Amino acid sequence: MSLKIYGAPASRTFRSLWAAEEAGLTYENLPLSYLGPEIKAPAYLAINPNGTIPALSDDGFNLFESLAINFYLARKSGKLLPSDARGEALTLQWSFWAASEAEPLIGAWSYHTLFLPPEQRKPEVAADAAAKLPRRLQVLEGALADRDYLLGDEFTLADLNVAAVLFRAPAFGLDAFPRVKAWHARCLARPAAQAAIAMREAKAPA
Ligand SMILES: N[C@@H](CCC(=O)N[C@@H](CS)C(=O)NCC(=O)O)C(=O)O
Repeated sequence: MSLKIYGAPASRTFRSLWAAEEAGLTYENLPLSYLGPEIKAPAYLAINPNGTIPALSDDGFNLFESLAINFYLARKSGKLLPSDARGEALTLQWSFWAASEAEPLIGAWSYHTLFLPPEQRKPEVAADAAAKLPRRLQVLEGALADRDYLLGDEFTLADLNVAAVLFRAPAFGLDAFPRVKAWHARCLARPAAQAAIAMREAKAPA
């Protein structure tokens, strides 16, 4: 199979598995663990020199960065990505926003609240992220004030990339952001998202 997505589903690879499922493309998932050692070996570094997951390879074309992989999958399938300049720019806007504004905060909060062994958690890091996240969530709440999805009436890659980065947002708590809460649940209820979630749960560890 020419299209390969490397990375265990219960990692950031989930984002690209969701996109591949939405795209309806035939692909193979190679569930490499983020713990290594395969992702630090020369064969994998030739695909992703960062030594991280996910990565994509497609008939000799290699790509890293989960959200960029999703743009490739969307463009390749002709789905999810608006073709007009403004729609494409807004999709990039939301994707960069997810990576730069939302991910560091939801990541810090999740790690220092849920994932790290208790003795390694730093409550002050979690508290700092928790204090900063609401301002970002309020931006989303505003964007969704008059629409079901970030770009309008239809689910697009903008929704996928933001909702996937905010996968742990319900655990953080979204009651103060009812539109974000409903939108996130709507996105994650999609059959493609559920298929990727099933892969997360079937294939451990991350
Ligand atoms: N910005 C990258 C982050 C990739 C990343 O850090 N992935 C983690 C797993 S979720 C990883 O591979 N960590 C292993 C390491 O850093 O050695 C993306 O979104 O693809």
